[in-house]
Amino acid sequence: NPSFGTADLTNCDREPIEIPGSIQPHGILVVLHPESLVILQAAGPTDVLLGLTAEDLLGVEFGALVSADAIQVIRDILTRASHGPRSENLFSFEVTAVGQRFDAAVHAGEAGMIVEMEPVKSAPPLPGGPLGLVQTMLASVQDAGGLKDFCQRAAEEVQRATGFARVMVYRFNEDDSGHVFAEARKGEIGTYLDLHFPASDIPAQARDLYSRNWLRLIVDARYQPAPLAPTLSPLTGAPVNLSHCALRSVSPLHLEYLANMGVRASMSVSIMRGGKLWGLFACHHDQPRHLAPGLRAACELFAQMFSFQLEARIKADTLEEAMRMRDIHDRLVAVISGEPDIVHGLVQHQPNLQDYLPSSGVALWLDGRYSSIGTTPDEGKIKKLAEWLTTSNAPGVWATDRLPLVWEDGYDMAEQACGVLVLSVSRSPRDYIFWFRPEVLRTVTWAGNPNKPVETKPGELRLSPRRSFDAWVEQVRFRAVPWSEAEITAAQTLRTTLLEVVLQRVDQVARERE
Ligand code: BLA
Repeated sequence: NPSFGTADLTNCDREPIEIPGSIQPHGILVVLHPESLVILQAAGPTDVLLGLTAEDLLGVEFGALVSADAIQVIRDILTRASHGPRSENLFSFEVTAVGQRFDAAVHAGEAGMIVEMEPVKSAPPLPGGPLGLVQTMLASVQDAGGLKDFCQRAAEEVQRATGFARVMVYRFNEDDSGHVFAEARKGEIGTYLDLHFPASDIPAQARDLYSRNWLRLIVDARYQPAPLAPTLSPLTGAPVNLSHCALRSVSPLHLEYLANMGVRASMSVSIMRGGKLWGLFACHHDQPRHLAPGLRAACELFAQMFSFQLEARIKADTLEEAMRMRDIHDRLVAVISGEPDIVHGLVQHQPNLQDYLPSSGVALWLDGRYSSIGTTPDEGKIKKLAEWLTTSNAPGVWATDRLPLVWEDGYDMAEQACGVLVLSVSRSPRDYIFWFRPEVLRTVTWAGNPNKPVETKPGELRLSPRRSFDAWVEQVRFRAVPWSEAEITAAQTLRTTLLEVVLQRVDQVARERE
């Protein structure tokens, strides 16, 4: 694996981002011996903030710098940490030697007790404190209409609370790519709403870390990393794991990405669903931006409460969608029951088959008659597809989101039909209804594809949404937006209904002949 900071575009998913060996310089970090609380390692602008270089600090007992109360808190955390793998805590204390107040976070790890310290700035106090803020934020998302509105309001609340210029709800897709699902902005900054981003923009090890650690803040993407001295832990001989540290230095590749996006400060807060990373509140600013630990804790708590409510919101949305399809189903049945010509009933009336399942076009073959609505491949091509399905004994309902990749002749119709959902209506060959979806590249807007040129000279921008786009195009060629479980179930329901109607008609015709 590449060591931290040496990864390139080919192996950045293996960059060990938990052990960067350095921190962001808006605070200082010391690693203490778990018993003596002697400083074993230090990083950050200690000279500015404590009047001592990192080297001066090594070997000093932490108790000599801070009050007895602060030491007691650290000892308490240490005791609790012995019951579990880690513990962290946020508290404010004064370094008596310099008369400066710090917000501190403490983590127990193999390398010792990690203490992160950020100087307390005279920021306007939060009215009602962090908890009051979270309550206000929650109250505003509480009565949201649906999932989208829920996320939109949350983005607005996070924007208001943090002052970031652009706050997005970035939502992961099934394949780990993602899109901006909701967005709140302030000022001139441009929009990313609805843009899609490839999975590689947030590599696997980063997604994994973000599912364990709720929040990260990059105060200034142009910072100079402050190295830990010494680099390796005197206790373990290994690099110190900084996964839970707020000051953890960030992958240089990601910093390059931010710079190329014109983003100076970035914060992201995880959104979890059932133990899995569902999305992120992704926040951007075009100037450096620091948030006090108390405000960050409030954002973290808000994201946690938001995550708890997410499942119910998604369920409600799914239910609503199922009810919508049920309703169209019932109306379709009503139409075709009263209409002697089933084909006409399915296609000409409102709602029709295309309203039933989101698609760019529908084609059907019933009783040897062909009909279509929307954009579909031409009749001859569909005939070939039907023949292939018949000879390959496709089940009653069959779906693919990548037709050309499963059927060679599909390349001929890739423009209209990379996604196909088909149901057979009878045993007789070629009685089929097809729904089509085009190639995904034609339906969604990939970030980096916006028409303005970002790259001034070829090769100048190595890492940017635009470059990711080029790589991504290769991966999503000939793929359509996948058919959801609910859509496939809906097709099955319709098939059962149609079979009944068709059989009834056959009986009726038979009776009329008698
Ligand atoms: C991390 N990439 C991230 C993070 C985000 C994104 C949100 C988390 C860190 C943060 O909060 O800034 C991506 N940010 C986005 C996206 C949007 C956004 C998609 O606002 C959309 C609106 N990134 C690449 C490529 C590589 C890469 C090609 O594009 C590797 C070759 C790496 N991204 C990368 C790495 C991290 C990262 C390594 C982890 C950074 C860290 O936590 O150390």
